[in-house]
Amino acid sequence: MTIMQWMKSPSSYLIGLLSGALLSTSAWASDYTNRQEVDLFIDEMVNEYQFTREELERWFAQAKKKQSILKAISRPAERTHTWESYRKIFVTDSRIEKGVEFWENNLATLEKAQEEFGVPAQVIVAIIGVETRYGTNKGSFRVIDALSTLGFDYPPRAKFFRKELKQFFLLAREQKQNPLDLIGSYAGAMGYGQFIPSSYRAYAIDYTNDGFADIWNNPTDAIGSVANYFKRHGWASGEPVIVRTRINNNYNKEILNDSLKPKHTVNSLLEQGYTPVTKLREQEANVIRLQGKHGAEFWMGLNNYYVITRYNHSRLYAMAVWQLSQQIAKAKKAK
Ligand SMILES: [Ca+2]
Repeated sequence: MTIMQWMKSPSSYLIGLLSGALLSTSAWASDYTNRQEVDLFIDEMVNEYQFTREELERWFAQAKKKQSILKAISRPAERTHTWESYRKIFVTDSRIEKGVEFWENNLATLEKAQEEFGVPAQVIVAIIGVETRYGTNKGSFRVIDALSTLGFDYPPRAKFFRKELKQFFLLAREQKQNPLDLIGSYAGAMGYGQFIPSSYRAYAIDYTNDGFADIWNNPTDAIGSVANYFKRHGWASGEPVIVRTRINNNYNKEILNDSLKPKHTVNSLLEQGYTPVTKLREQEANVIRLQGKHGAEFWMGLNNYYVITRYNHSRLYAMAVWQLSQQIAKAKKAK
């Protein structure tokens, strides 16, 4: 209904007044006031980190429980897709093309980060591409709503998200931001590289040297921060990531997808029927089976593959980042 129609209709005017009254009542008694677990959380923030009760009560009075967040967390893409359908979302012509564009727009920063942290520019670009389409889709939820909803109304992960909510208030205080203003994903991940608050505090760096690690809005800070995250999680410069592998007739199926962290070695996998298509030196490795477009695919994942899963604990995610990075590098070279 437009404003004009609304003004012409006395009955809807009355309804408008009534619902306005209801709205203001519900804003006063918000989703996160007068709740015992929120009160306990506030006590902890006051005692552990010297926040004031008043400021926390003021923020929680504005926090909202969002059904859309509860819906999104219960069916993440990583759990509902095969490799074939997941790949179609993330390794696309448009994401490759925009990746080359992002690379060219941030050429000097990416070169510097590659040099300093040993992480290939295309991997940094691909992470930002998969996470936020190069910063064009950084999320549309207020972080306080996301983390309050998941911390207080989603029991399976409540402990994790309450911890992140604590980290979030600390982060906002350190970065002199209003916690009510910050926007992110349904899970409270923020900025170009979608760092959750604890990651932001631990790994975000100020790569522009202006004294502020701004991965919300600054691509230079975001690039440095993603590279730093990878380095700190053990990225080995110049080492392979994942290699296609052949299987022999009696390969050991039991060890497929048995862990994200490599818990076997290349030589022991050879003995169990897996032969990588590229020769690999002896190192820790695991075997991965993905359901691709042309059926089952077998891969040998190495340390750097595991490092990508530290960003998002999913085989599909790490594979998408890796393949997107390869395609972007190829497209850039061909230009
Ligand atoms: Ca900065």
